Amino acid sequence: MNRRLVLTSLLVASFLLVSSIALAPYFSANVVRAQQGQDQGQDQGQDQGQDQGQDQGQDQGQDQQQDQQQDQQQDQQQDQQQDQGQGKVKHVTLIASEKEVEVAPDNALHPGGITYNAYTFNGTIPAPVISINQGDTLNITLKNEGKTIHSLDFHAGYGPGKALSGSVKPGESKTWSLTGEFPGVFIYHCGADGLNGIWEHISNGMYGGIVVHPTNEEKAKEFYVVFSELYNNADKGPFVGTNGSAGSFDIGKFITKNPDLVMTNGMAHKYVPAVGEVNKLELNKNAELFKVKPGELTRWYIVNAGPNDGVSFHFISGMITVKDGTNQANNGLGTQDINDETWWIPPAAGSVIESTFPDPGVYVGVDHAMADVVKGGAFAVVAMENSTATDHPTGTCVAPAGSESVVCEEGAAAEAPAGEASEQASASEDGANDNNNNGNDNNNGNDGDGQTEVTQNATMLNTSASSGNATGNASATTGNMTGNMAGNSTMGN
Ligand SMILES: [Cu+2]
Repeated sequence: MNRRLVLTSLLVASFLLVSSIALAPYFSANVVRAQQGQDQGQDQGQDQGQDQGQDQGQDQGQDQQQDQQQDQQQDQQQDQQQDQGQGKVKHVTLIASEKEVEVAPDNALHPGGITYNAYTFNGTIPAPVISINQGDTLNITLKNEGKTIHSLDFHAGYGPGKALSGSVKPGESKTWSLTGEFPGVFIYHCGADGLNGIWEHISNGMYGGIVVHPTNEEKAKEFYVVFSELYNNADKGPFVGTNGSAGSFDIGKFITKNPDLVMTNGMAHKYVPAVGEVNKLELNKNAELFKVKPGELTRWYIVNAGPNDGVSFHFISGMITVKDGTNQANNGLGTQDINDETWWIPPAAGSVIESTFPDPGVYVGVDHAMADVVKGGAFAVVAMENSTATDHPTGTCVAPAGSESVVCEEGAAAEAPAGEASEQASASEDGANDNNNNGNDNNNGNDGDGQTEVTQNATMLNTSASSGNATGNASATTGNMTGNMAGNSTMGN
């Protein structure tokens, strides 16, 4: 037995011990259906038994009254749901496959950039953000176009038959449904083959977010950002990198919780053009930026895919209000924290962060654990008067509350489909995949239109940072980060 097999066996044993229940049977759709059948049978049996007992001991009038009351309550609930526009049925298709993706840009920290043999849903890390309204039913189709067994675990689903797809073999597909009972942002991820290998499949990129908009929601400009770690067996560390070879999952780095990268939406320093005001260190010359209007309410669906470490979420120069869980009436988000500095988001969790950026200038969303900033866990936000409602970085906008579509359709029409996008779109069944595939092209810089836009954005940050109101904020930000980066840079050289 080699070392990797031993480790894998130990992991499997740990999972079974910790869970202490036979999870495996629940991953089979047949068993789930059989269970549902049993439940229904039991319910019917109990109902009939109760009814007969009551008929014998009591008069039938009570039964009829109860039935009428139940009918009335159900009718009222249905009416309320219809009044609130709830209860729509929506559909999304997620395609599992294995694919090489770019996970770090070419910079001094990662000479030549870094590519990785990822596992993906719809071709990107992260998978697309799915958006429904509270009360909606979401039909999910998982198509496995990969070479290994994949599956899905939706944390927005309540009950095994709703949360879990069960194992889907290569070439096969499966469709099931969940209902958005509770509002918030939830992670969804691959569960591999009944948890066997789940650690590798999540580490390799199989995760995304699902937003369940509450019945009562204040209008805001919304964004989707997923933090995650990457454990790469080809990465020799900062300032060395991979010498151009695409790496794969490193179980040694995984077990010791030593990720090479902390990514935002699938790439380290994806949205950070540079740090340093006096001594500038360029990090991503293709960085897109998040743009907001000064004073407007913004809502950030921050998902931490982990798989091992939490995110100390903070906006440099900002304040955050955290909405998590639900309120007592279950028609709005619960409020956890108002105008505070940093919020801990554990692995496999999403938090709804609301923030208003008061003045024009540069703000930075970070995982404030500083090692994670060096590894890539940060994104620049520019507050500027000429920001529009639809100027999101590619793949970060969320279909708003009440939307018919489960994915944001912003910008989809404006982009001419590249050859690769057309091919992938033809394999998909709905707009979700088309939209996401376009995003993927932009991520990898293959799409000419995307590159032009990115360059303009990066230039804007430099202009903003050296002008008027923005200077103070930008200085404070970059001043702090320069020391850390410069120190590492010197050690590395
Ligand atoms: Cu998988």
